[in-house]
Parts: sequence; C-alpha cells; structure tokens
Amino acid sequence: MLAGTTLAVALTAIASLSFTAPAINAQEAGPTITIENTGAEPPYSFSPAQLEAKVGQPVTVTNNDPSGVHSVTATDRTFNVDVPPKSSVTFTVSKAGKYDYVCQYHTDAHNPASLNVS
Ligand SMILES: [Cu+2]
Repeated sequence: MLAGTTLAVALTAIASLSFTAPAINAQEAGPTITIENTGAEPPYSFSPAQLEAKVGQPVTVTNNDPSGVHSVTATDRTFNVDVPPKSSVTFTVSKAGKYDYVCQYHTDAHNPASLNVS
C-alpha cells in the first residue's frame, strides 16, 4: 500500500514537470510582434494587436511579408524600428507607458496596434 502511494506521488511529480516545461519556454521567447501580408483589408497585420512587455525587456518584431519593409513606429516616436522582409529585429523600451504604434510606410494599411510597457 505504501509503495503504491509513493509511485503515485512520483508519477504526479513527473506529470507536473512535463506540463510546466512548455510554459517556461514560451516566457523565454519573449514578447513578439508578427507582421503578415494577409491580402485582406487592411492588407497588413500586426499580431497580436495588443502586446504586453516589461521595461527593458527585448521585444522582437518578425516581418513575414516576403516583399515589403515595414516598421513599428510609436505615434509619439518613443521607438521606430524598420524590419526588412523575412527578418526579425529586436528593440527595448526604457519607459513604462501604453504606446500606440503604426507602420511609417503604410500608415493606413495596418490594423491599429499598441504595446503596453510596465
Ligand atoms: Cu507596413
């Protein structure tokens, strides 16, 4: 009876470890903005439209559009990052705040988006 209980506890511990590992990996990947050319309306998407980051935490921008340079440009110009086609750029924000941003090259052709830094 005692041996059976010990085995059950051990199996529960292993199950917990395998369940939490993917969550830890996701955190290490850090906040990421993905830009796609969807061909819909508007044609270009920032995803997710609203993203959370910490002050000083690297924010990665991945541009999956094979043919266009896009940018992540805060409307108050706190940050302005160009992202060439099929590439990624990382930036940090040193001051907390909610920053609406646009693409400086297609100001009316992306969905509204914001980065909330705390
Ligand atoms: Cu753009």
